[in-house]
Amino acid sequence: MEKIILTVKGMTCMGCVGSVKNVLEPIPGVKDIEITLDSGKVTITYDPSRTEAGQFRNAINDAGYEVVE
Ligand SMILES: [Cu+2]
Repeated sequence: MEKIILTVKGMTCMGCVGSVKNVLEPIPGVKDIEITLDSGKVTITYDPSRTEAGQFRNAINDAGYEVVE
C-alpha cells in the first residue's frame, strides 16, 4: 500500500470535500481518502499495482478542482 499527498485548490466547503472524495473513491485500488479542508491536503492510500497516481490528479481536475504541486 502506498500513500500520496496532493494539495488541491478550490475546495471551499464540506460539499467540495465530498465531491473530491466521490471522484476518488471509485478508482480501483483506492483504500482510504483523507481530506483536510483548511490546508487542501488530500491523502490517498492506494494499491500501486492497481492504479497509477496520475489518475488521482486527472479525476480531481475533471471534478473542477486544481491539483497544485
Ligand atoms: Cu464547496
